[in-house]
Amino acid sequence: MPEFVVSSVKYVPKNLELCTLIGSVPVQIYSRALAEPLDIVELSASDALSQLDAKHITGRKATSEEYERLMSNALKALPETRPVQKFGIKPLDEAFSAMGPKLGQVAERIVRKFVSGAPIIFRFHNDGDGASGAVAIYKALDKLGKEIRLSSHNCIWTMNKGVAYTMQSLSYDQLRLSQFHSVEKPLLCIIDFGTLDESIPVIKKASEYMDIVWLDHHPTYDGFDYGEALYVNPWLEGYGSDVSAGAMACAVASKIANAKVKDLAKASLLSDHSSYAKEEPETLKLAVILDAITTDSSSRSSNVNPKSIIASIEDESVSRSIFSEAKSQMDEAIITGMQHLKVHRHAGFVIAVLDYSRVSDSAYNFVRHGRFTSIFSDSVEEKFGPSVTIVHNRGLASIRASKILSKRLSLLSIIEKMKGDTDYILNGGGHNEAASVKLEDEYLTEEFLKLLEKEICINLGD
Ligand SMILES: [Mn+2]
Repeated sequence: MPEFVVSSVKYVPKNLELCTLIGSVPVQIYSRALAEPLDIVELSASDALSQLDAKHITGRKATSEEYERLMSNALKALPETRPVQKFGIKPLDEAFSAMGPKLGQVAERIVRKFVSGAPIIFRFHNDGDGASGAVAIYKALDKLGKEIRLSSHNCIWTMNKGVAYTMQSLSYDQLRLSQFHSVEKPLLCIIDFGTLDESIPVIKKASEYMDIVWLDHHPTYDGFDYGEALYVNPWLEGYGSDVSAGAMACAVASKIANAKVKDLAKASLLSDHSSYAKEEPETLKLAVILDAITTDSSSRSSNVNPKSIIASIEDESVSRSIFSEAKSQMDEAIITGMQHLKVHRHAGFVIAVLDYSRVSDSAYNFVRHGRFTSIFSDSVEEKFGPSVTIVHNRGLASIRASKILSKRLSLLSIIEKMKGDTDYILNGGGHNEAASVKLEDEYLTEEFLKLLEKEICINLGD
C-alpha cells in the first residue's frame, strides 16, 4: 500500500483534524485519529477519498531526510514555475526581469508551504496597493490548488492596519498558528509595509516561529535590518518606490500559477501614485474600488480579505455603487479642503497646509486622511503649481511633494533631521514624495509646521 508522511495537521471543530500528507502527490484528508507530523500512514487509493483512521497510522515516523525526499519529489511534480508575466509597462517589466530570481524565490517558498499544509499568514497593507497584491497571490494559490487538488485551508489573510509589524500583530499571529502543527515552519508573508524601526525587533522575534517573505517598496535606510527574512525591495535592486509592492506580488502570483493579474498590477500603480501608472478607465475604476474597500470605515471591524474583495469587484452592482459613492465622497471632501487651504508662496513652489478636521466627516466612510492627502495634493498642484501639501489631523501630518520637487527635496531626510533636532516626533517615514509624521501631542502641530516649512525652504534653497 502506498505510504504517505503527515506534513501538517490543522485542528478543526468536532474533534477532527485536517491532515496534509505528502506521498507521490500531496493529499488533504480529515482524520479522527490523532495523527502527528512525520507519522507514516498507509492509504489505498480508495482510502485517500475518505477519512484517516487509527488503522492507517503505522506507528513509524519518517526521518527529516525521508520527509525532504518526498517533499522535493512532490514539488518537482508540480506544474513548473513560469516566468514573470509581462505587464506591458516597460520600466516595470524591466525591473521585474532584473528582480526575477528573487521574486522566484518568494514564489517557491510560498508554494512549498502551501503544498506542505504549513500555515501561511498573509499580511497586506490596508490600501489599494497592498490589497491588489494580496488578491493576486490569492488568485494564484486558488488556481494552483485547483490544479493539484489542494484547498487553501492553511492560508490566513489579514489586512494590516498601519505601516509597522507590531508586537500585537505577532501575538495575534501566534494565536492563529496554534491551530496548526506542521513539519515545516509557518510562513509570514508581508506585502507593502513594515520597512521602519518599529518592525525590526518584532521581525527578529517572529523569525523564531516563522519563515518570512517580505515584499515592500518603501525606502530602506541606514541601520534597517530585515534579519533572516527573504526581503525584496526595489530600492535594494536599483529601482525605487515606483515599483509598487502590489505589482511585485502580482509578479510573484504569475510565477506561482501563471495567474492573470495584469489589471491588479496596473491598479496598484495608480493607487500608489507611481510614475509608471497609466490612467486607463478600467484600471482607474479598479484602483478606486480597491482603495475604497480597504478604507471603508463602516466595515472596519469586519475582516476585509481577498475573497470578500473579489466578491465585491465581481458583483457588477456592488462595485458600481462602491465606485460612485467613493468618488462622490472624495470629490466633495476635496472641494471642502480647497476652501480651507492655507497657501504659503515661496520661490518656485508653494507650501499648502490643511487642517483635516475641516474635512473629516464620519459620513465619509470611503475617505481617509492618507488617501485624501494624495488626491488632494494633485488638486493643489493643479491650481498652484509645484507644491508641498501638508494635511494634519490630531497630531498626524500627511505630506505630499510634487514629483518635480521630489527630485530635489528629500522628505525622508528632512524628517530624519527633525527627529534629531526635536523631542516631539514619535515616528515618521514613507516615501520621498509621500510621507507622514506622528507627533507626541496635537498641540505641538503649530510648532512642527513652522519648523517643517523652514526645513523644506532650506532644502529647496529658498
Ligand atoms: Mn505601496
